[in-house]
Amino acid sequence: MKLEQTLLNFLMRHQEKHNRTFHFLVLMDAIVAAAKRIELYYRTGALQGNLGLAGSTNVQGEEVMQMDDIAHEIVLHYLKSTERVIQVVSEEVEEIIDVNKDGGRYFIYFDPLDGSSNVAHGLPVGFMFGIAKKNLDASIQGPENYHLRAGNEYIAAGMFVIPTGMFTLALRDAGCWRFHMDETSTFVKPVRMELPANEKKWELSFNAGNTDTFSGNIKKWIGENQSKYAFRYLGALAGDFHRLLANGGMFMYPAIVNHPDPKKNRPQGKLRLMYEANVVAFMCREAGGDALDESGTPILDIKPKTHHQRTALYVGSKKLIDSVQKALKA
Ligand code: FDP
Repeated sequence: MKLEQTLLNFLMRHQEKHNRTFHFLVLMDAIVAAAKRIELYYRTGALQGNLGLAGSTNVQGEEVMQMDDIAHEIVLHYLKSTERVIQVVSEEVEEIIDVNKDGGRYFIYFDPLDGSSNVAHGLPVGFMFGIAKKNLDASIQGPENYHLRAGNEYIAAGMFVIPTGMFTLALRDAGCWRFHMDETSTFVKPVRMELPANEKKWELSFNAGNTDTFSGNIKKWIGENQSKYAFRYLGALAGDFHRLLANGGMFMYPAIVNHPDPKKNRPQGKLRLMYEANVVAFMCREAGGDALDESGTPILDIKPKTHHQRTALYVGSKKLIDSVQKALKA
């Protein structure tokens, strides 16, 4: 019988090694509990009718699936129960949600069910989250006490690929780690993720149907580079990025600037900065990679102006990101 190290044991050792408290474990225990419950609902969703449309629209004007509502409620419930969360930003709710403004330590930015086009088919979706911490010295009232934080101030970010039982978590300056759910529904066996140097494995991932709508520079870059790599696209960021972390290459969601219907242009990009782009950029940095927006600015350096802010995203192996950086600036 082979027994593996559990996620919570791994985190406990990490906190001890860095002389930190166990508050973070309480938080992570809640996040894991939420993920397991979402996974359960998702796996049984088609039978219970949870995978259909809820008949409402979210803050981005998109149709809300029943599963999105359910997943949001689940995450909020478990986060509240920790009493350690100050505020949350959820993809599903327009306002910032106050949880424990006086006693909390953490800000959580999450998308409880990312990749909605996969929901109706029961295909992989993501629960993605980023965590920032407030300044615990009450005498200091700096920007770190405010929820609009740049990704390079996150202390951790992670994603569950649901319903596959896979969880990846990056800890600031301590690497990017993948865990598997075992037979007892426990996340176990930390495996350190580092983007492979072997370019033969690298993959490109983007919605190729949008190529004509990208800027001239990016279209040119794609024309010059796409035949060098395999192409994969699932349509759920967590799933696509999960592959990328193991194989290397680049995921991109460029700005849409040449749509035949100009109303459908998205010069700011499509993905949300605080709970999508920052989450994968943070994990990617800890795995040895990089991430940029359309102006070539590192994603993690962007200071958000609003909590649902969108961004274009180029994330992956450094060599490809450097090459795109040159193309963007050409
Ligand atoms: P979705 O709109 O289906 O919820 O921003 C969310 C996201 O999915 C990502 O998970 C995914 O990578 C991307 O958008 C897919 O967008 P396209 O359908 O335009 O390819």
